[in-house]
Amino acid sequence: MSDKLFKEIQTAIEELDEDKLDELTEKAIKEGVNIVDAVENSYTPGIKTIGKNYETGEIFLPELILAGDMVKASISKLEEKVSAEEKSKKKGKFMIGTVEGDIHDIGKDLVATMVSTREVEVIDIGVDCPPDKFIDSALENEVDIIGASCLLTMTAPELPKLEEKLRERGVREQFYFIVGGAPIEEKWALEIGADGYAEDLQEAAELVESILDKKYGGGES
Ligand code: B1M
Repeated sequence: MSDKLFKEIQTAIEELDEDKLDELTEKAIKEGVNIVDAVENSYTPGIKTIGKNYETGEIFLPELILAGDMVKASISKLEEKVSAEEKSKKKGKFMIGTVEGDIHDIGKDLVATMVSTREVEVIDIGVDCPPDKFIDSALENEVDIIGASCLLTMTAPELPKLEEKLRERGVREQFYFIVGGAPIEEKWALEIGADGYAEDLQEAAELVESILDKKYGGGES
């Protein structure tokens, strides 16, 4: 049953049909669809088509913005359900933000939600975050892991900048530092000194969980 619904959600995104997407989101909540399946099978292919259509000049920036807002609104409705069910237990703290100069947050928000389903406390510091914001928030919240999301080639240099800033402030060893985002490759991520890289939300959740299990021996923090 979900396959048809996933396809319909994808089409509503591709056709920028807000009303239809609202209606389908309600249906998805009622059916109790799995958020990971929904992201993989409808939101991701839908937004990828939008990205292609933008690249080829079939749609323009206002449509790109509309698609982003539509997807965010729809996913956050699905997420509310997940968050309410999974917020209680904690085995460590993960902080995530999007790097300075970059305002893309759909992927970041999804990673945050997915990690929060793994008994991990998640602190989301938002978008356009300078290195000092990452570090100040990490120290203030005593997190175990700093996660940085980056969607633009232009802002990729912010990742090594953050790693260097962690060293400069003498706190590099206090935190695991992991990165992700469409233009980032694992080899490069490790070359710039990150402790880990994840390609998608599923991998990100597994990486965070394995780091915390390693740090706390799989027990409570
Ligand atoms: Co932007 N944008 N955008 N955009 N946008 C891209 C990224 C782009 C590829 C589109 C294109 O040209 N084909 C292109 C970047 C090219 C590049 O540099 N390589 C681009 C551009 C150029 C721009 C602007 C410069 C456009 C302009 O103004 N002329 C501008 C930049 C603004 C800025 O940031 N300063 C801009 C603006 C926007 C909108 C605001 C309109 C909107 C964002 C809305 C929002 O986020 N609230 C937007 C959108 C929607 C896109 C596309 C279409 C979709 C991005 C998205 O949400 N994907 C995108 C094209 C595309 O991706 N095909 C595009 C879905 C999401 C689930 O995937 O974010 O990749 P993603 O996250 C994945 C993984 O990457 C990974 O897990 C997630 C889930 O699987 N992941 C992590 C992400 N973070 C992680 C962190 C981790 C681990 C994994 O650990 C810490």
